[in-house]
Amino acid sequence: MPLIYPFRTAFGNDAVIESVLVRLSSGGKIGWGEASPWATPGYCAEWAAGAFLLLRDVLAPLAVGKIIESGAALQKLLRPVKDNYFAKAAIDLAWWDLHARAQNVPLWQVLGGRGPLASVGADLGVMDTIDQLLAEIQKAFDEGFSRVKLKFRPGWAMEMLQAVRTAFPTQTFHIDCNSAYTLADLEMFKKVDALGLAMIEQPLAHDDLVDHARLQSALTTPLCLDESITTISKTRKAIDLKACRWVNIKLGRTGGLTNALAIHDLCRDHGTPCWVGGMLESAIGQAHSLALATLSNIKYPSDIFPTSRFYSTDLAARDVVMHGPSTINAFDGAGIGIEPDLNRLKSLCVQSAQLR
Ligand code: OSB
Ligand code: MG
Repeated sequence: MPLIYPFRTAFGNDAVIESVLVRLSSGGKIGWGEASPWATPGYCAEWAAGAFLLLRDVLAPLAVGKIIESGAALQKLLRPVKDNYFAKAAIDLAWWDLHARAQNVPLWQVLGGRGPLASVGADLGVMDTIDQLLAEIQKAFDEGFSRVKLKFRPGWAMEMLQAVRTAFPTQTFHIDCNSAYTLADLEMFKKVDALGLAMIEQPLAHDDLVDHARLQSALTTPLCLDESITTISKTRKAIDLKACRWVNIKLGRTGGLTNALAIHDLCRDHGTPCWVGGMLESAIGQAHSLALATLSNIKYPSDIFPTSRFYSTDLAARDVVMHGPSTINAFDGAGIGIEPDLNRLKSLCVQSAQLR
């Protein structure tokens, strides 16, 4: 899916999003899932073309033709494959959509959500100039967004952040470092600490917990883990080590809703609040994220955006739109409530496969 403008982060500058969609059918019903690990392994070790091949040749053959009573039963079928969370998520999410459609109930309700409304924030990538960023932040707050997330990377760091804090002394901000730093940057993080941010997202390596615990103990600003939270067991270890005070849950990164729900509940039981992250999925993937964002331990505005922010045309038949200031409603209707527009999907599709 071509973006309206490139998305610039600590791991790259991307102009298109490569994504894998899974359509699962059973008993006359269908379900859709999406995995968006992007074109190259810059955010994590997975990438879309690899996820596609793994789904086609390994994961889908493990599931096709089986009676699957629960998300846990599906994850058990996929267990012979190590890691590869995004690829597994695409099937898992399709299963949950199908499961909810079979009951004719919206997915957020099947998950036990508070109601259809999700709280969402604004997110701004690296820009050409600080003035341009300040203008975009003003626009986001004028539109009613309750928090702004800023991408933070070497070259777009303290100078940018200090200018933002001077211009907006009291608003809610956090930074997302996408694992660009190490403990050698402790002095810089102490300066960040003085700026009263809501949190610092994934400052250190994507697979680390121990150094995050050290950094957290040296700072008053809460850390939030994104990349590091791939499994239930790693989440338990992060909580044990006090490596973070917030957890960003992404459906792709955790292998789908089955594990995301378990991570949500584990964090809730340990008093660690969560929010929902995203990978610039189409409205299909974002619809699953919206359902997750209605749960009780989601306590910070999520990274779920209206379609028009990044895409001129989504591949889904309906766009994600704002409900009110900083809020988006989960789609009504059974399951995730939307489907791809098959013509648009066909026009964007580079590879497809069918297993029966
Ligand atoms: O680290 O949260 C991230 C997008 C793609 C890959 C990784 C990340 C992101 C975002 C999403 O920050 C921002 C948004 O959805 O508004
Ligand atoms: Mg992040």
